Amino acid sequence: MKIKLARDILKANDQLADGFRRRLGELGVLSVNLIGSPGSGKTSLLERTLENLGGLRAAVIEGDIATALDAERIERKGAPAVQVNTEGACHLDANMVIDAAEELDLARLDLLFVENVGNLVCPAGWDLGEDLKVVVASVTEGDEKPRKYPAIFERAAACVLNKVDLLPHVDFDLERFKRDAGVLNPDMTVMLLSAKEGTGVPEWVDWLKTKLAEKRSR
Ligand SMILES: Nc1nc2c(ncn2[C@@H]2O[C@H](COP(=O)(O)OP(=O)(O)OP(=O)(O)O)[C@@H](O)[C@H]2O)c(=O)[nH]1
Ligand SMILES: [Mg+2]
Repeated sequence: MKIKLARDILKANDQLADGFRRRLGELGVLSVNLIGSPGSGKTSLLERTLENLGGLRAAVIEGDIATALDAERIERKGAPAVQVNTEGACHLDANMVIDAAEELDLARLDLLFVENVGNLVCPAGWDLGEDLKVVVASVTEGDEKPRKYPAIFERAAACVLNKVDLLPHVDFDLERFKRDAGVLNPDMTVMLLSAKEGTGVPEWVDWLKTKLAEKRSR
């Protein structure tokens, strides 16, 4: 009985997510769901991204258990941001994102970023109507993350490996990380990045622009 209930909830979520994805498709907005552990650097990556988007217009839906700290950081970069507090839930769902999007003028956007609640497990299974999931890992978390949390690495279109400025100071086997990630998902693009120093940010922004152009040419 409990299993059936969980299935029904997920099915309802997926239907809502599909509808939202269709709406974003009609508007030509590329939606990116950022998933990573607490502190991996999701908001820092977004701050850097917003500084480097050129003329592209972006907004951010921020998911956190509590506080509006991340949305405030995004607004300081001049982009519209909506904070969702899940009050204990370990991931966003499509309903929360659709509600939050009511606050945004979607027709004026090129990119909609969703920063999921910091967690490598729960967000992986929830479709938010995004075009792409991106897993944000960092070198301080250890190189075994793809092996230990395979679901998100299997489903992500890209992996941003953040904090590479710290590589000289941590025991992190970069080749092992890339090899394991590649075995789980050979199609996933792995980008090395430092949100602190800006390394890798142009490649990441180019990747986003390519995905936006691909979506609009379909
Ligand atoms: N050295 C270094 N520190 C970084 C980098 N990116 C982020 N940080 C630091 O890592 C900490 C967490 O960064 P956030 O961007 O808040 O991480 P987050 O993933 O958004 O965290 P939650 O929203 O709590 O899940 C902050 O102290 C950042 O300054 C980086 O590239 N290098
Ligand atoms: Mg954050």
